[in-house]
Amino acid sequence: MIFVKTIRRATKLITCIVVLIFFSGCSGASPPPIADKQLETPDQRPNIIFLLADDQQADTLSAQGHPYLNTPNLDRLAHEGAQFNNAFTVQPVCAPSRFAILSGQYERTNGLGFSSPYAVTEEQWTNTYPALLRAAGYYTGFIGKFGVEFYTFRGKTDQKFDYWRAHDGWLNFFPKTDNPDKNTIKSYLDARSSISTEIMSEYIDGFLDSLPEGQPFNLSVSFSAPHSSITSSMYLDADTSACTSDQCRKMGQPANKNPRIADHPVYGDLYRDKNIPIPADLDRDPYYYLPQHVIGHEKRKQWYSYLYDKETNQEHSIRYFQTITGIDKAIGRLLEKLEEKDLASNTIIVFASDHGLITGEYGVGGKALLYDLAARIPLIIYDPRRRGSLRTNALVTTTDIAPTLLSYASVRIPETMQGRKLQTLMDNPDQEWRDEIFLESLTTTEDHTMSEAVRTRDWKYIRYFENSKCPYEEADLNFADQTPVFEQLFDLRTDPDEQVNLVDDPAALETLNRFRDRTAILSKNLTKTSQAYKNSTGLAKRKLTHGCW
Ligand SMILES: [Ca+2]
Repeated sequence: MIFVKTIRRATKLITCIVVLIFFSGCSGASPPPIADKQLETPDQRPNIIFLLADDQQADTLSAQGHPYLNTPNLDRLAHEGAQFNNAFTVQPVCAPSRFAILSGQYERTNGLGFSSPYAVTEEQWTNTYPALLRAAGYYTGFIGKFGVEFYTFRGKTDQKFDYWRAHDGWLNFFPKTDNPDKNTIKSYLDARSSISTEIMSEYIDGFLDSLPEGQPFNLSVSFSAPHSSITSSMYLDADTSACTSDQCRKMGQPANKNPRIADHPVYGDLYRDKNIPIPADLDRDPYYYLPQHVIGHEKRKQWYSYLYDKETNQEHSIRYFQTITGIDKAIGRLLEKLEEKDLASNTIIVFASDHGLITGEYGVGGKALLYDLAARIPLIIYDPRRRGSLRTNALVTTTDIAPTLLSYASVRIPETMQGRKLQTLMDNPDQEWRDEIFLESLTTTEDHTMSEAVRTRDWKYIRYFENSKCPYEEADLNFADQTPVFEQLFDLRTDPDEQVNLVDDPAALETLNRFRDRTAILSKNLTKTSQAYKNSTGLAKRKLTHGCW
């Protein structure tokens, strides 16, 4: 009994000492402000860097066995970190994918999309990963393409971060001289370099030189590459007299004819000696895959400037690969700078892309379709505190990124986030994980129509709806009340390129019905959750001039 009392007294004393250390008092005193606490206890939480490419396909790393690309710095992160072979964006087009990453939510829930009637509110922003990390004491920065496009705090984004060098919209390869919209480049005018990705690299240095003492940091960098606005603007003043098509006028001339980059180690001759193959289905009628009553491809081509023909396809690929290597160089410089600053051992780096890209396959180009080429993304998580690499085929999505970043900082994940922290999977790769993911494309501009998909490791089912209203209304998201106008079913074990639609194959009927049922359930549940979120949060309507613009 005496022993128990002694233990209790000792425990009480230790508790009091611990409380004394933290709060300078044992009773009655209120906790001091957070800033004072930080002075007393050095913040050991890791720094977190999130790097995002723009339109980079999933397998475009030499670490993924790509036959031409050389990406040694990304390879290092992949080999020493966790590499996700089945990572997907929940919506394969720029702005909604980016806000899904920031918010951990589908477009159907957060309301941010090209065809949506809503704009992100300041209240919604408070539940994004950069805002939550900043509120938790992180020094935060954003560099590059913010790309959310529709939000109520336009013009005040610099106040949402401690360091801000960013833009909305498209960026040209030489942004300071060639960008048609001067508003997009105001952040970059004092950069020494003239090339977009090199400019981002300079500001990464600038951010790391601006860090306050004793505070962890979160830096988000969204490169504008290898997006078509970058690749097509590598040589704007080409001699186009021999061209017979608009696409040739944009991409027909080799970019190394441009004296501004002819001798550049990345943007000059790199990959020009490779005989890069042209997609076998490039010349196929696009309506062979998706009938005209589902999607009209003429307007898609105009919207994206992603036109692929035999004449220009190799030049497209060369510039695409060069600009990916350009990102890799910037990441190499970042790794050097972290070493110089003695920050490397406590800085987590996550790399992803907003979506992939179709580069002539299916006779089309671009994004906003739920094929793997557009929906699958590269995803690497490098944690220097962790030993051993991991390559996993587990199904993960862009909604998992925000919960993962918050978990690294020990910040509570809001219940409104729809993804899961990937540390669970990295800590125990053999544990039970999700066996299906739900994808959506709610973009209806330029003859697109809404579509939804369920992807497992072995199968993909996509259903398309007639709705192409822009902007859409809430009722349009009740797909339970609508009949699909077209369906696709792919057996990915035998058809990873999603070429053979099995919807009319009697042998696949049972599988088809299973996926029809499952997609209907997941869609209905997501719509219900989304409506509850919208009712409780209250979204803002965005200003629309005509249609969706
Ligand atoms: Ca993009």
